[in-house]
Amino acid sequence: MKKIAIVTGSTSGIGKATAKILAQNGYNLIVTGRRKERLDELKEALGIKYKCDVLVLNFDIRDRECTETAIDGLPQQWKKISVLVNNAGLASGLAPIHEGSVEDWEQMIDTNIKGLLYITRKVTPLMIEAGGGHIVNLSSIAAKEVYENGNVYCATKHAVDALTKGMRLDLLKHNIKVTSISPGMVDTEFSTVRFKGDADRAGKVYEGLVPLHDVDVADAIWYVLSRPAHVNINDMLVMPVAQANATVTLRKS
Ligand code: 8X3
Repeated sequence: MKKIAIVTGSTSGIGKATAKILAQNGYNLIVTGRRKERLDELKEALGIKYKCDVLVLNFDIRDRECTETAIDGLPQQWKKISVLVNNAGLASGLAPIHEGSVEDWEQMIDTNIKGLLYITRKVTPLMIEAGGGHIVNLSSIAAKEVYENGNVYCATKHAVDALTKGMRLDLLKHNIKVTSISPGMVDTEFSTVRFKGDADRAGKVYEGLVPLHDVDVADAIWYVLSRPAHVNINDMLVMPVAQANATVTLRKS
């Protein structure tokens, strides 16, 4: 029987690429996100290409009740979850603390921290019941360093790192591995979302260098998931070669 993985924020970018690599490697998938059409398309594509079963859960992870209802309502055959990839997250805005939008802050805190907690709280007991599992939290270079104007986004990713460590301690006796993957620049919808659709500004982030692509991060996720049972990768920092740290890059003009 195929193992089951749940990937949050599967509608695009790293989440979608992760769902694909897991399907390719023999998992059945629960894909979650806000854009139902995209999830339905992914379900069809993965089903045809990899002959896997895909369950679509269409909800906004910021909505605690919807998140809880979605997991509570899982059909029995979907409850034995082996892998949870906490991918849903975003950056919204890039502004100094005295000028930042409180709405942006709330959206990041509600998604990156509270949403991650809501779903983890519901899925972890299922893993415990099943005798083990693996949680992969999508963190960031912004969890390791704080950069100018990154304030709240960096704080949410620092929280993800702290939660990863906390989960690892609490779940040790339940045979649940917990890993954080911390990418640097990845060319996904990330910057377009951060700059609210301003494609020019988003494009400049990656100008003159080769950033990571969603598949590079999905590949790293698959690496940690495919280690032997006795091995856990606690934290993996993955950067483009052209990015030395959160702020220093090498760009060709
Ligand atoms: C994404 C990387 O450098 O924009 O988390 O914070 S960065």
